[in-house]
Amino acid sequence: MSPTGKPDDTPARKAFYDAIEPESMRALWSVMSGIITPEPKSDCLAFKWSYDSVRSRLLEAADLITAKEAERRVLILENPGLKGTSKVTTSLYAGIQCVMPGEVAPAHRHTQSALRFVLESAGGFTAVGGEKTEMAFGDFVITPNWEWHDHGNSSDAPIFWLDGLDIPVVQFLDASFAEGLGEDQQQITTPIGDSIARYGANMLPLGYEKAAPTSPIFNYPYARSREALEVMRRSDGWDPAHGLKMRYINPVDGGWAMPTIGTCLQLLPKGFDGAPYKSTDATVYVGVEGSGRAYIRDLRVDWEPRDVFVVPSWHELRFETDEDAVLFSYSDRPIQEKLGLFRDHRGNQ
Ligand code: 1HN
Repeated sequence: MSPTGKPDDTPARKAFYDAIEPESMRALWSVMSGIITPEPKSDCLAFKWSYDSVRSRLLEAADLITAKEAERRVLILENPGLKGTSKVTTSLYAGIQCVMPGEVAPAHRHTQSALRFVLESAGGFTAVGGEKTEMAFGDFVITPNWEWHDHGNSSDAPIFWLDGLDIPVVQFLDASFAEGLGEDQQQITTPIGDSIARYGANMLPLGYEKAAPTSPIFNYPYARSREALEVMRRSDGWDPAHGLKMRYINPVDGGWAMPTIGTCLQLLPKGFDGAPYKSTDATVYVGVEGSGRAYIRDLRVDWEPRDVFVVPSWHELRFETDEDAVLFSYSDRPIQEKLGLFRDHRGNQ
C-alpha cells in the first residue's frame, strides 16, 4: 500500500490510540498496512496429514463413541496455523469421517454445504433429499445446503471419507442454521441412481429450470471421472503445472458443482516435472492413486493415496511424480470468481 509503510507510533500518537480505544474507535493509519496487504498473507500453513495416522485415530475413536452418539464421528483436519478454529484453510473445513459396520450417522440438515470424497467403502451409503447413493472409492458426493442427510454402512468393514465443508464461510456471514430430523434415517422417495440418470447423461428433462445453486447430480462416480482422464491422456490438453486437470461441473449451467466449493480431479503422468503455479484459492488436495511430491514454497510433501495436504493462498506449488498419479482437490475458487477476486500466476517470479 503506502510506500512509506506504517507511520511511527510517537508517544503522542500512542496516547491518542489508547484514548480512543475505549470509545470503540481505531486510527486506520495505525493498522492499514496489516489489513490491506500488497499480496495475500495468511496464517494458514502448508501441511500434510498421513491417512494411516488419521485412520488409526478414527478406529481408536470408534471404541470411544458410536456414530450415533457423536452424530458424526469425524476427526477434523485442523490447520496447524489456525489452531482452535476447526479450519483447514481460512475459508474451508476438512475432516475424515468413519462409519463402522451397521452404524448410522443420523439425519440432520444445516446451511453449510458439504462434499464427500470416498476413501474406503465396501458398502457405505448416504441419503440426501430422499435419494440414497452407494459410496465407492473415489466418488465425489454432494450434500447441498439445507438438505436432510444421513449416512450408513451395510458392509462388514469400516468406511472412511473426506468431508469438505464451507463452515468458515457460513460462520463469517453469521448464517448458520441446523436441525435434526429426530429419526436416524430419512424416508427414501427416489430410486437409487435417479439423479445421475436425470442430470448426468448429457441431457436434462425438457423444460428443466435451475432451482438451486448446487448441481442436481448427487454422486459423481469415480469410474466415470477417471475414465475421462484416461482417454484424454492419449491426446493433448496437458497443462505444464497441473497435468490433466478437470473440474466437476453443474450440468445445468456449466459452472462449478457447488456454489462455494470448487472441486477438481487431475492426472499427473509418470515423470511429471511440473511448472510453478500459485493462486489465491488455498486448496485442499487428497491423493487418489499413485504417489508424488508437492513442493509448496519451502515445504516438500511426499504424498500417497488418501493423504491430505493443503496449499495456502499465493504459495508457489510444484508437482513431481515417478509414477502415474491422481489427485482430487477443492478450494473456495467459485466464491472468489463470483466476487472478481480470483488470481493466479505461473512461473517463479
Ligand atoms: C456434517 O453434517 C457432516 O453430515 C460431516 O457427514 C461433517 C462438520 C461440521 C458440521 C456438520 C456430515 C460436519 C458436519
